[in-house]
Amino acid sequence: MALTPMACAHQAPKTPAATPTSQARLNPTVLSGSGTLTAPNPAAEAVTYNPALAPVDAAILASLMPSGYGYSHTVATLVVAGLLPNRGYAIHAHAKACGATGEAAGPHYQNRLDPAATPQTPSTNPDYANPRNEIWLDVHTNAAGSGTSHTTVPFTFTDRTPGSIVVHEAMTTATAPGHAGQAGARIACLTLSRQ
Ligand SMILES: [Cu+2]
Repeated sequence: MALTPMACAHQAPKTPAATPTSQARLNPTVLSGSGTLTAPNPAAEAVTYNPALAPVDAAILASLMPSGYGYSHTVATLVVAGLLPNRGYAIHAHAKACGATGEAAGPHYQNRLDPAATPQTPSTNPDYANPRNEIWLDVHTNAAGSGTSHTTVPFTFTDRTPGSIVVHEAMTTATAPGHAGQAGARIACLTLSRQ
């Protein structure tokens, strides 16, 4: 086993340094993704798992940008086209990128992680599974199948970022204790990238 030398011989005396909150402000994280839905494949940025509800060739675009004084907030914007007309779709930012199945995207991205959540039992505690600690972009399409949604959340990304935007089968996201954040099967997914 290799030894890792401790490179601290010349370390300055320990004085409490200022919290480097300014780093996030100087180097804000911007995430975005866009594409038209295709069957899952490793090269696809936008995929459908249920073409009856999220048709092939439907378009989805999302951006998540810091905003507000000192970049204290994040504004997320979603645009969809080519979905079913006059229908609600529950949509959220999830922790991981899209994959071969809807489960690949992992749980909802949370700013403050629910300590009770596990891979088998995702957070359903409204103290954590809510649209201020997560990014909910539920949309309602018009007669042409297009729609937009926006949300502003009181946090930015530092060590972690969302990996995807997931479209669910349910028309709205549940909020009751024990069900908060639930929205049924995952029907489409858009992978997000850092800009
Ligand atoms: Cu979700």
